[in-house]
Amino acid sequence: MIEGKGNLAQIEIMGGDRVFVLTGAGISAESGLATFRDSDGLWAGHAIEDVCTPEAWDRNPELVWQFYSARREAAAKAIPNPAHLALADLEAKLGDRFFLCTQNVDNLHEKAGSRNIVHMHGELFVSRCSAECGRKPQADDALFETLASVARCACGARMRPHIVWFGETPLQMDRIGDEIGRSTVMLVVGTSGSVYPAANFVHWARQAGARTVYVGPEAPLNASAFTQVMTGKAGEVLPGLLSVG
Ligand code: BV8
Repeated sequence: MIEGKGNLAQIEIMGGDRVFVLTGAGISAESGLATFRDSDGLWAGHAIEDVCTPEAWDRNPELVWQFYSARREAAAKAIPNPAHLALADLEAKLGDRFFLCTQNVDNLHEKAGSRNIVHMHGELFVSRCSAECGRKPQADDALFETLASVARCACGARMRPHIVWFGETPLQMDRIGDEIGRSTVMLVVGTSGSVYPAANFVHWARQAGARTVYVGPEAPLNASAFTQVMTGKAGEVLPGLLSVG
């Protein structure tokens, strides 16, 4: 059921409900961060295979670090918008009946106060050993413009962005699967539904009998799997959308 901005019914959250939220690049658009597929989006400047695959890293780690350093610079200046704040507020009201999974690598959800969150595609301000020597990923906001300047792990290997590239396995899929199985409401915000396995989550939630709601200015590729599609910008639609009974 498609509902425009004008006549948006509230989503009632009852006492027994558990809410699973999935966000994509669209929720950070109103904070000035480019999405992937918009005309001037991230992919406009770079081919996915040149900056977002393990092969790209092996071929040209300097270009990959320049791409993610530019993303770090932009994200460091960005501030959360009313959509991020509305989700942090909902978490405060629902406590452990709320779970947030984001495809985004920026830290705007944390800046807004979200805590029970999984970055299934990694985090911009974290780096790890490219040789997977076993040392834990570490917080890192450095900008690397040249290969020579790229930090090295204690084992001597070059550090790489702690990001899930295409062809790599998303993070914490077991926990995510558990949370989807226990959810009664799935709210999906600002994602085109074009990247897997994230695009499958709404189908898994439907199989678990959950109500599934999408919020974004245009219907996603997996729109048919939603019980409600609410068209509008997240920063305008999310505040006040969910009423906790
Ligand atoms: C894997 C980190 C095995 C990097 C990212 C099945 C079929 C076909 C292909 C596959 C398949 N299964 C796997 C694949 C391959 C591949 C894939 O999906 N390819 C696609 C291109 C077809 N998937 C993988 O390789 C994944 N790994 O499958 O491993 C496995 C599987 C299961 C379990 C174990 C192992 C890994 C994929 C992760 C790649 N890394 N990000 C980085 O950030 O640089 S993906 C990256 O792209 C994002 O994280 C996000 O996931 C995706 C972009 O999508 P969106 O966030 O949706 O952004 P987009 O620009 O597309 O859309 C923005 C939306 O916002 C729009 O709809 C717009 O309307 C809306 N919007 C705009 N303004 C607003 C708004 N919404 C609200 N408010 C606004 N103001």
